[in-house]
Amino acid sequence: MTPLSLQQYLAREETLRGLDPQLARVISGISEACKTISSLVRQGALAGVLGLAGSENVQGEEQKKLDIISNDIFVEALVQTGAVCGMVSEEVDHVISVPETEALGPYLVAFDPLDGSSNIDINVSIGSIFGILPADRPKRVAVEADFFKPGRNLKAAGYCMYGPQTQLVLTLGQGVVMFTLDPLTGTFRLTREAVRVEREAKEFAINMSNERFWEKPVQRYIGELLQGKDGVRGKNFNMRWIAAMVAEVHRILQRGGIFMYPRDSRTPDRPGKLRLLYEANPMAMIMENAGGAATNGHERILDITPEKIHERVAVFLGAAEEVERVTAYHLDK
Ligand code: AFP
Repeated sequence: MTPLSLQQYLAREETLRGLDPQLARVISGISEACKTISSLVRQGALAGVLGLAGSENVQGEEQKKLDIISNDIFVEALVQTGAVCGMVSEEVDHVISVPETEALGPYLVAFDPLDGSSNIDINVSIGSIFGILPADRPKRVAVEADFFKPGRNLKAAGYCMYGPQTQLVLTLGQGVVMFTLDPLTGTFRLTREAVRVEREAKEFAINMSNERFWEKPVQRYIGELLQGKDGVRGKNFNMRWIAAMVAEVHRILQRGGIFMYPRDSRTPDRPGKLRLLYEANPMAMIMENAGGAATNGHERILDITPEKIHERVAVFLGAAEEVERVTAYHLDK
């Protein structure tokens, strides 16, 4: 039997679990944007989308051409849904409004249109990440303060990974499902339901080159992993680092593990590298809905109330047992 398409899945959720049709439209719009981005990623140099754009984003990071192109694709697709009243993107320093000529809707969307940009030119997996919030002031032009709600308020979150397959991973707050893009028909088809993350882990993901800049609890936790079966953990661990959060999270959903991006003593004023609204929150919602956990080392990421739209946060997410342990070490101090 042909697996459900994304549209059929959303229709089933509307019928069986009362999914808001307007939310379904936002998700459908995002899926269309991801299909377009996927096509450009696959063409690479042939589509003239590689290399630097010659500009910087609000984070002070050099923007790749595909960063900007992907951002514009997301904005256009979301405006077209008529179900969105404001957007926050990694690539734009202010809240993105819906033009007055277009219909305003009841949802806010925070997205990283292309995560893992440093992988684009070397043909390694990248992705798009999104979180969808209900607006307190639906159909009104959104302002920054509308986004200052903890991630536990998200109605949906997900990512699209542009890897050997293009896969859309989605949670509506009742579990995690995966869709694979059929390149022959351009249809996302349901390929996994009830995705779960094991409580225990055999693999960890962290950029080890920053070890000397981590706080002591992180140095202790990683040191124990590296001691393997000869140390307190009594088992060996493997390490992976793909430098694209989407790919790390996807691997963890498939075979377990923990992903970490701790704060760094070189930038003491910054709580971490990753951004709360459009990287940490959506991935935390996915992880928790798959039975995993996500903290900033001190508290649940989904309980953090943002104070800036590009706020950064330390991230420890994945296997609940591992996240609990490294978080406990922070609280030990
Ligand atoms: P870029 O989008 O600038 O490549 O950053 C990707 C990212 O935000 C996240 O997806 C990775 O896990 C992490 O940064 C990689 O950081 P390092 O390049 O410092 O290892």
